[in-house]
Amino acid sequence: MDSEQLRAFQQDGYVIVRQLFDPEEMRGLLAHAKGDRQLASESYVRKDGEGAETRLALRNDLDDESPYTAVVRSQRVAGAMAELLGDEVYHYHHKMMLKEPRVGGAWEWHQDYGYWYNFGCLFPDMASCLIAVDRATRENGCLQVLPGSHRLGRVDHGKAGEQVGADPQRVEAALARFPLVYCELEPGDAIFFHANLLHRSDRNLSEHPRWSLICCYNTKHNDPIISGGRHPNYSPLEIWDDRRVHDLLVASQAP
Ligand SMILES: O=C(O)CCC(=O)C(=O)O
Repeated sequence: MDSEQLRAFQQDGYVIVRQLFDPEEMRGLLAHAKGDRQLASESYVRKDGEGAETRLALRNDLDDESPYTAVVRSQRVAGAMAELLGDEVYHYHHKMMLKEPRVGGAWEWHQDYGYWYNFGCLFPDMASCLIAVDRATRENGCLQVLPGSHRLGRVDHGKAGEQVGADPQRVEAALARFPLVYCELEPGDAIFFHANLLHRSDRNLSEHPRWSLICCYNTKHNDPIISGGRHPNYSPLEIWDDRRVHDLLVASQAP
């Protein structure tokens, strides 16, 4: 991360890095993910506030060789995350969001720390990196963010359909104070975002899928105060250099 990117992350709570993964690498990840029956069978549905279904597959563990593991362990993502958060980071979990054409439901306004606080994380020193697997546009329900909203601190969260959303009164006040940005991404583009950034996404009403891989990290100094929680406690993350990650992604195929 250069100083401008670090400044953007601190000021806005997010930074977009174009072509963090090149087209050849993304083709490998895409071919693997779309043919991954295990991923499809592990995936589950979360209804949004209006009952539309959005599907995701979440994993707390890393396997040996999958392209998902390569992305999570990559210097490009995990190394950048450590720079943004100012400490060693470890893998908290990762998830594939499967927003299918015409059915992919919305995500309500929320902060990830609105959830993670309840899993014993004392500090909001956590962040995620969303990598666009498919193209993400306004039409297929790309991520929306309120730049600067991470400075609100943690907002209370409550039930919104089967999801958990931020306090609507606070969200309304935030909407009046911060600009709303639609994060349109090409495959391989990535957005790093702070755990307190307010974000949401619309339903996918288009003909195009919108899959994305979201890798979530916690910092070493923020090891959850409870163990056996929803996501893992600290353990060192082995980081892979770009060449190794590149070779593995490019060689990936449908499993
Ligand atoms: O990718 C999306 O549509 C939203 C995902 C999201 O809000 C999250 O995983 O916290």
